Amino acid sequence: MANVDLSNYDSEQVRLMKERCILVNENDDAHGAIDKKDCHLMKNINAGMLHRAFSVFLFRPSDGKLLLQQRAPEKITFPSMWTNTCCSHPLHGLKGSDNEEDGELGARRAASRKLEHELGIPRSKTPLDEFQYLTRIHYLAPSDGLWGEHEVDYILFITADVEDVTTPSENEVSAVKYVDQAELKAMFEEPKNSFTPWFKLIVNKYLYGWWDQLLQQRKEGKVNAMSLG
Ligand code: DMA
Ligand code: MN
Repeated sequence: MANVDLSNYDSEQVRLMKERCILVNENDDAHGAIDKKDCHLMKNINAGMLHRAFSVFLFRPSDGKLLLQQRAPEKITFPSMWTNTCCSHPLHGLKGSDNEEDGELGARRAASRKLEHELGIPRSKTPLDEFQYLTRIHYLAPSDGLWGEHEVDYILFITADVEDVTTPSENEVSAVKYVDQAELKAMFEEPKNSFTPWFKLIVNKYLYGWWDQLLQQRKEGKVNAMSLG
């Protein structure tokens, strides 16, 4: 489709630009597939192209801290920025029990797949029914002049003990860090840190309220019984 020169980017990240993302309308109705490259070009985004995504927030059971990642400098969009545990896209065309096209279930499958790919967390540590679906967010954010995001983003929480099995992939993630609420607020006040636009949006609008509920339920011994209706 679009003729964009990718030769100066990391070859693995370029290869992943051939993944087939799911095109949706503003109601999140799916209407076909498109290369990851094409749906992240500002030219297409400005023409209204919208795709489906997910954002996972993983919490440590022992203390309720949130696992953050810093995106690798090799990432084509939003390189080197701090963000939530893992983000990516449910893909079109995966078969059978890997099918990621079924809205919320598809987002859970994609989340488990990418937690393994980006952070080395075995899929057995993130069973699909342990993800808690919070809401969907429609947002648009430019990265640079060429690239950006325009997504319906499924927000998923999971509480899982993965510290000993987390092994970040080099060209995906350059650092990981567990933070409590005060530590996250302090990171936001440090001018040298930059954050992805979707993470900023979720932090500013929703995260602390949801996180408080999670901590409250943890106190009551109901770690995986969150209802956020
Ligand atoms: C895309 O994340 C999804 C959101 C919610 C921005 P990403 O750029 O990390 O995707 P990928 O890991 O597939 O490159
Ligand atoms: Mn995207």
